[in-house]
Amino acid sequence: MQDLTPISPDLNLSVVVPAFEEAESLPELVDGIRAACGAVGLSFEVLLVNDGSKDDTWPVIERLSATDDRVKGIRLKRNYGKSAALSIGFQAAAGEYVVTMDADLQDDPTEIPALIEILRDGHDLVSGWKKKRRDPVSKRIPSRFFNFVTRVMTGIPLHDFNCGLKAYRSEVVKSVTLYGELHRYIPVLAYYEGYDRIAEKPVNHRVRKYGRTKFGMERYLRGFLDLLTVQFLTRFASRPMHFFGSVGSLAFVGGFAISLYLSIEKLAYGRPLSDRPMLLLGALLLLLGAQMFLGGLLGEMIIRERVARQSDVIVAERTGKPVAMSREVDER
Ligand SMILES: Nc1nc2c(ncn2[C@@H]2O[C@H](COP(=O)(O)OP(=O)(O)O)[C@@H](O)[C@H]2O)c(=O)[nH]1
Ligand SMILES: [Mg+2]
Repeated sequence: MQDLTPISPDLNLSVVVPAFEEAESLPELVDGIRAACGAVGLSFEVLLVNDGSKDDTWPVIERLSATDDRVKGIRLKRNYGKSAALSIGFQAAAGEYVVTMDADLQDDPTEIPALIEILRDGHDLVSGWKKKRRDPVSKRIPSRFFNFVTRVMTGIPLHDFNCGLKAYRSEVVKSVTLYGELHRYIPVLAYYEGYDRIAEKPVNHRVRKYGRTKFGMERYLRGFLDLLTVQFLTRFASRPMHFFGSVGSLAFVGGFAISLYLSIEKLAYGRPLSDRPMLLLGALLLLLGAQMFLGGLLGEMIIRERVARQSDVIVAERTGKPVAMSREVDER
């Protein structure tokens, strides 16, 4: 992501709230944020991202933002999903720190100061952990399993990846690319970008007061598929040939060996091929191997393109005297 809102030196905090049909909750939420930040003297802005709600969410946001210019509304043209809404909020955030929270009042704004303290202690991100979760059992049990699988697969020791309440150093959210439903994996994406100072804090969780949940059971299937995507992208996205190439070679060599064996039997000993199922397996493996190779090659070509634009590498710091531009170009 480029062309982002510059971080303002005297704004402590941007609170990003994705809202889909949460009209009743928003006024209370904004009051809560105002009180919590006011109590400890944090300067803040609240970015309310209305994601194509059909209810009164947008008029409510307009009203809130008219009475307090720290409250800013962003209205998306249609419903794009939570990740897209967060991503737009992240781009617009101007604070030194960024806090995300759900719009439905289940997350407690009074947790904000403690989260910021943890960031100030030198962490890149702090994830909330709904330790005493106020949700139905039907949601808590699959969620435990989901978090367990994610923990094992990624090696990141968080208990509650999908908690809406999280806090980041601004740089972190500006560097992750969110789309689809990857918001569940922001810590994972950040971790693989090198932001590995990750902390967790048990947070107060409340019962949903207004409206209803927007995610059903399908979230677990999608969540799982997204986990595979994240794993693949973070491990192999910059070297697709290592994945496709190795699987492809295995398949191809297997297929070749089978075909060779069958051919020798046929040519040397005259065994007919018509009743040998292995023939099909050999042919399929050869084809599969070639296809995977092609996939790897295409992947590499796409990456070449991207590296040429250098959009992916984050330089954390530099030392030494800056060299004049022209010389840098000469040396390449
Ligand atoms: N932008 C956006 N936010 C959404 C969407 N669906 C849910 N949300 C927000 O995500 C947060 C959590 O949603 P919720 O339904 O309470 O999920 P649950 O608490 O995990 O059951 C709330 O702030 C919702 O407004 C969506 O399609 N787009
Ligand atoms: Mg909720």
